[in-house]
Amino acid sequence: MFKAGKVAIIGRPNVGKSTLLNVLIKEKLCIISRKPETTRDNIQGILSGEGFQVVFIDTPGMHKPKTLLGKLMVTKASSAIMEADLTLVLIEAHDGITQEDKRIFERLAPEKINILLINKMDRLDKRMVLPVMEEAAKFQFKEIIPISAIKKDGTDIVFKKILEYLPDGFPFFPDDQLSDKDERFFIREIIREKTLELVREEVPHSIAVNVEEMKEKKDRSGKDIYYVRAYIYVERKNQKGIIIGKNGQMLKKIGEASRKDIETLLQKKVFLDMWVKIYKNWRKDQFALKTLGY
Ligand SMILES: Nc1nc2c(ncn2[C@@H]2O[C@H](COP(=O)(O)OP(=O)(O)OP(=O)(O)O)[C@@H](O)[C@H]2O)c(=O)[nH]1
Ligand SMILES: [Mg+2]
Repeated sequence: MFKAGKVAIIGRPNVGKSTLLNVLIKEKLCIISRKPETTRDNIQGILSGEGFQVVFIDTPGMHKPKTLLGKLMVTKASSAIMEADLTLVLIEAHDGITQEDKRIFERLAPEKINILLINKMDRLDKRMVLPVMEEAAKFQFKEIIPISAIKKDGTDIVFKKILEYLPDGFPFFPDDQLSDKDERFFIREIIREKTLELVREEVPHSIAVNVEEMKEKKDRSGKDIYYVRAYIYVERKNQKGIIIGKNGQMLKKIGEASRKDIETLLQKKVFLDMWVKIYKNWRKDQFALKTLGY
């Protein structure tokens, strides 16, 4: 008998959803950052094994949206709950169960399998989790498991439980496929991740990345190289200045870090040609969102 199912990973922004997905599929697929609202799309990470296929769905953090982009993000996360057979809900151990967490619990489908994961246990004295678990028991979770995604503590137990609850079924994807998203998507995400990492200001929330062109090329010495032209869009002129930096130093840093990861992704030498452009209020503009892939 083959087992196959979809597992949504949901929770507030920054609780460690993308970190957990990467740990569970043992690949650095989704981008991670210290800043909330990093993930903007539902991203499927596929884990195929002997007799099973689990399709994990990383989702944007559920929050009170202030822009159209934010609204779209929350809608996507909700749709993942509908689509999934099983939902992993993450909370942060040191915060306990917050009001925002409770609002997310209300969105769960009670007839489905919902598992609560108390993440970031490495930041909390182990004994302090007991009251959190007690309170969690009042909600309808099939399992409540304290974990540390970053230290991979408890994640094996999570995986075991998922396999137990996974329904019988047929695989959704070929067994060598890792995601539903393509290379172009992950190039955009890598550049966004490096910008989030390197730019200290709040600017990264206002950026979007678009890959304008990708093609095989010869470099000056005739060697094969993969040419990628990408635009970083910002909302305002001063943000453009911040991304470019003094004498272009910041853009150079973002470019170098991005290129390395893109080379790992594509397994090719890459020439990354990156430009910064202004797209006023794109996060509030339906057409802009569509153009930028959201
Ligand atoms: N201490 C600690 N930090 C963690 C753990 N898991 C994730 N983090 C950190 O928490 C931050 C957010 O992690 P993400 O995986 O990007 O969180 P997310 O829930 O996907 O965030 P959004 O995409 O913004 O909703 C990063 O700095 C991670 O390194 C953990 O188990 N322990
Ligand atoms: Mg994320």
